[in-house]
Amino acid sequence: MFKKILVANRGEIAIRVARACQELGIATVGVYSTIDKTSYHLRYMDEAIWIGDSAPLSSYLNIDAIIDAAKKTKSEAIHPGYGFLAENSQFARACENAGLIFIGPNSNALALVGDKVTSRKTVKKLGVPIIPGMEMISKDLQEFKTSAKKVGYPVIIKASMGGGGKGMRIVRNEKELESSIAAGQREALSAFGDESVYLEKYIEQPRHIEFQVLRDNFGNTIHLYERECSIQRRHQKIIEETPSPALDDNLRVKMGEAAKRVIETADYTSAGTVEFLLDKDKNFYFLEVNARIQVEHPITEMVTGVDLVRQQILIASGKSMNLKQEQISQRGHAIETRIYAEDPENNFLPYPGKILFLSEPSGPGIRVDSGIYQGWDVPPHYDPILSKLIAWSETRGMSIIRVSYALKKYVILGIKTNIGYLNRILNTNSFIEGNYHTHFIDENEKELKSKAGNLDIALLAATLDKEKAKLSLTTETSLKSNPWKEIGEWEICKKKITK
Ligand code: MV4
Repeated sequence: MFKKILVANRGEIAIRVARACQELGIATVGVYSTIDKTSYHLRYMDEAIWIGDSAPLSSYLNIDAIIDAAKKTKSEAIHPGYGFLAENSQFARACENAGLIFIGPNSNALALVGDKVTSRKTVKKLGVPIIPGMEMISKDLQEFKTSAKKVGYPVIIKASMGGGGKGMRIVRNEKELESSIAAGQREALSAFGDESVYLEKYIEQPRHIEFQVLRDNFGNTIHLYERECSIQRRHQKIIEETPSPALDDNLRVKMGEAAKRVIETADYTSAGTVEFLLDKDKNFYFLEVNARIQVEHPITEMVTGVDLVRQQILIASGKSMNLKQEQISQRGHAIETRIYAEDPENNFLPYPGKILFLSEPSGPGIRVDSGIYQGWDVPPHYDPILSKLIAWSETRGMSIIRVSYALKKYVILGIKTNIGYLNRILNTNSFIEGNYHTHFIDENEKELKSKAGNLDIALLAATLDKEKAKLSLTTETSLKSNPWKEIGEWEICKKKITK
């Protein structure tokens, strides 16, 4: 087993990885940018090393600085978390060349799954359904026209090297085709440095369902069932749950087997996610492979009891997987809500700033993967995710109630967050009935808009904190960040906020 691992990330996922290392008796090296010198993840690490200025390109995306930090600290392996360099095949190769173990798939497998047109071709050969469309990139308008006629409008233009919806264009008729291809190419070039686009049949109102898989270096593959990730806004997932309300056991088995078949190609190892779209008639289609531990991995851990990050580390260290498919089952139901520093009333603009008061929920079946603390200044340089609240219960209904009560107990003052917005999603009829798809947020925009007249305690706390500075109060209690003292009794505030 490794003696020391460098965690090339920040925030809640860096802490999640550090915990897994600690439990395996592995020392950890944390990394930080200039602004992150006081960030929470460093408190969970045995050592911390500065890797560059605050801008992501100078630090968490800086391959040379991270490899240097690993060498300097005599780390044997690097865990990339999610985002940043997690799926960067150049980074994986740089690790391989430096004699460091990249905790993830090897660089060849990474390069393959990053290319959508190639992976579509590969997957189709395995007999796994792909969305009808082109199996080559093309620059020839005539080829696009022919393909669109064949699959029927509407169609969608996609970037081959892309992800996250960038470079995508929905095309409803042949007249729009040429300009949509050009727009897709421009966007793909600026986002991914590669203008290759192709065309697929557009699936209306699909669900996004993904399967978690693990594969070791000895060819042992298991899947750990699905995650329903259809609650998204601008291609950012907000709430995920498992099991999916849309699958029955028969379909679940079929999709799980398909996911394993996908991951068994291209000598893929480590944890991976196979994404599918599910159409209204419950046909499923392969979408892409995510070659990383995902933000939403905890819901799988809650229902299967498998520690996915520990498995990643064991697999990377060359151990044979001790889990068999027959041992894996789904028990109960889990829901994750992502807590962001953003303003739902101002187009979800990031809302960095100082956390003046923090009280996080706990209790049976509650898990909080958090990267924040009271008094910390949320920096503006990175993704505004603060933490994840995950709830497990025996049934779907009880886990909705559990996560909803826990959200009401989640108090973050000084900055704006999406906590109230998350509870409004959970309280819609569509969500409660489990009857939703990827356009849920757009279609329910009105109902989800904040009700007017809510007392904004977070902002009030921030204002009072500034006032206090102006008055330069100097008593011991006033120096501590405690907005409740200024606002009044907790009970009075609580009634005003929640009712
Ligand atoms: C699609 C699709 C419908 N038909 N592909 C979005 C992210 C990327 N990984 C794949 N995505 C989609 N691919 C076909 N053939 C619908 C989505 C999709 C989506 C598309 C437009 C606007 C919002 C969307 C939200 C979720 C999924």
